[in-house]
Amino acid sequence: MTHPPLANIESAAHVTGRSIYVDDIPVMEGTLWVKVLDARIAHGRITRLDVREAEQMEGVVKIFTHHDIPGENQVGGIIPDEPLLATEEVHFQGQPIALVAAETEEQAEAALQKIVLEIEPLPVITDPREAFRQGKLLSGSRTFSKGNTAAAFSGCAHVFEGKVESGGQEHLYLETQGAYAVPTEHDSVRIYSSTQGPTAVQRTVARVLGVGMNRVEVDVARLGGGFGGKEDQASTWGAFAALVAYVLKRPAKCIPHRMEDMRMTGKRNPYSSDFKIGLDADLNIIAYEATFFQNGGAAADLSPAILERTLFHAANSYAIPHVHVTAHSCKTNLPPNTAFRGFGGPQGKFVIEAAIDCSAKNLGVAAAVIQRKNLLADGYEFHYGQIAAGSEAQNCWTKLEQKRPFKAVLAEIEAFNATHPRLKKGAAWMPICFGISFTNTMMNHARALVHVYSDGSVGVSTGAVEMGQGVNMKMMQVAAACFGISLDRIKLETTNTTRVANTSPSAASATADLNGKALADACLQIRSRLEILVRSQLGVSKTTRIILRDERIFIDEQATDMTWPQLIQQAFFQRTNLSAKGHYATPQIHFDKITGKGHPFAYHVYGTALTICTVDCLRGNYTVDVVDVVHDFGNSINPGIDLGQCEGGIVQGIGWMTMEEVAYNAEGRLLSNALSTYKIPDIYSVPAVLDIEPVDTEGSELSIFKSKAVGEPPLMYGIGAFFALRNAVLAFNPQSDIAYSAPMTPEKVLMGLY
Ligand code: LUZ
Ligand code: MOS
Repeated sequence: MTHPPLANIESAAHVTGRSIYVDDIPVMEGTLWVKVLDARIAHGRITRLDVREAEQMEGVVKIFTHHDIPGENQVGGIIPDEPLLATEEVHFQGQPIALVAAETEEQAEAALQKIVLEIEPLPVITDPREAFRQGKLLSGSRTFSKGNTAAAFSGCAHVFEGKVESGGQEHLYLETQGAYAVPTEHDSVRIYSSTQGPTAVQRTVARVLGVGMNRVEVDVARLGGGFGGKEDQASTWGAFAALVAYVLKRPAKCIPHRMEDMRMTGKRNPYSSDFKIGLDADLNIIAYEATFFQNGGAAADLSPAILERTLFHAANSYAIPHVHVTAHSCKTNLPPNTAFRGFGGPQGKFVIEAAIDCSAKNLGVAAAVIQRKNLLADGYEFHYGQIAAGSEAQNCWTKLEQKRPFKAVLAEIEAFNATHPRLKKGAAWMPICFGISFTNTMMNHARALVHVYSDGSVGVSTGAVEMGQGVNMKMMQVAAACFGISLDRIKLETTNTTRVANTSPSAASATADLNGKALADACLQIRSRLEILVRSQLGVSKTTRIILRDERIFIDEQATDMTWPQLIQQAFFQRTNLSAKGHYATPQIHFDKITGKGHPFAYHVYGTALTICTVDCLRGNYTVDVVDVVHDFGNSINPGIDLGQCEGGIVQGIGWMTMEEVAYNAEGRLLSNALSTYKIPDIYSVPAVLDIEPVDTEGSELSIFKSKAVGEPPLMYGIGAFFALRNAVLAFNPQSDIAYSAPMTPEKVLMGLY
């Protein structure tokens, strides 16, 4: 990594509490509080909704039902199947039915209790396979196919089949959902929103209010975490606040408490899947089939897109000649499930890893032998038609192998297990290959706005939303590099739909690439105008190179007397345009949804992790001792930030695979509805050894300054923890029939041991 280490510009304000989140915005006089009445039955017909008594309560200004929506009662992002407020029926526990707007939060709370609501129960489905049997689907089923699996299986030496379950995951962003809306002149509204998708909020609010998008301004300073949970679902909360502000012409704030947030919002889609895998006598994977039953919840939300990414990543980083994978998005009576770091990719990868593990166990070899043997190389045609280029799959594995030889690791564990009757260790390797780009080609573009002020200071606006991932810092680095100036001269502005329009959400790991490249485009436009000026002022020929570096103008590596502020002052006197709007649209990518073939990804990110766990075979609890990773960062623009993303992603992935259990009962009520019943990793669950090394590589031209996307890929290393734990259980009890069912909670481990 050649870029210098740079601390995240936001860190100091975060740790001293000076960073502003939605709930920290000083409220204007006359601000109303909005509370949501939600269904406590997962499926039913609303037979009575009487708000008259509640509306008479002290401080209550108005109670909103679907009748009070001036525009469309619709918030569905991909498919219009989700009302903002329920009409005749409710389809999940936590579904919003009415809003109370009151002078204080307490008064709004009190009024909620006085609303008379009667719901006649209807049958509840929580299981995706049951929904599929009843023909309840959220969108069309999809299949990606390559070669001929049916024919290939008959020629395979070994064929194995199995079933795999993976659970949901609560986003648990530290800052809950929320929005603060202020009515503005000209029939408009400004919304301070905790959203990854400012334009999504703008579009949804415009539709709900029945106004043009130009009347809705969305402003985002930063989020206290998003993880996908605010890619689409923030729109609902923005619409609640905006509806009240727009109709009552008073500022309105709507921020759910933690338990309300957990109850009302969707989570990572749980999946139930079937696989069939065929290998030849030399352990080459010849054919792979999988059927995915995605638990989408009660509305489509982003599930159809998540489903697609599951299919893209169904074969992980393996070269397989025959692939046939099908996915169904099943409609159940759970809150609409949604984007979560990895966006269906982790669910797809988990299944093929289970298939390989199942093969290995049946054949009496280590899974790593099959994994290593089948890693893809450049020139491989993915089952969706793209040709692999710049593959680091084998390099990452080899580098990890040099550090921790696989035979030595397994021998060490065997020796440990032989001498420890109560403790058992297990190891697993987890390679990853994750495609970078929104799978919807149309979404891969971005814009940026740059002003150089006459004193030489710079204001930068992009469509990127800072959610703790450090994208603001990366944007500042891009501007500083393009102008050759110090970071101190640059201010990163809030993300605002009036300054930068038509943004894609900050998602798909692509935010720094897309917005960074748009920003570089804007900066370079200004720089070329400045160069013209320098040539005429200093009499420099067209062929001589002008360099902006260290806040000074260089001519062919020769420093001049002219500094950046002097240059800008002169440019301003010469009436040079010191502002620019940049644009970037990822080149080369395309995808045909009908044939399921194309070149959907700008590039792929690769890596390999070794995970070692220890299980206490008396109690069933466990520790993750080692996660040793070789990761493909490209040429990291900011190693500190990228390492942090990697570490956080790994721990979040381990959480999904081990301790985080989203539990609903048969009536569709969320049982894991608070932090007392939903456990996420804390500092004590972080692996004692968490070693992340970069693989030596060039990086991709389509990543920002050749620094590869890093947001989502590392999460999938966490899948290794599942298999490491399973192997430890099997070391204790080789007869255990422990299922491929995540999360591997201590309870499941204990049941598996005996
Ligand atoms: N969001 C989206 C995503 O709309 N499309 C994607 O491909 C995607 N991938 C990852 C995360 N969010
Ligand atoms: Mo995401 S799952 O990149 O919001």
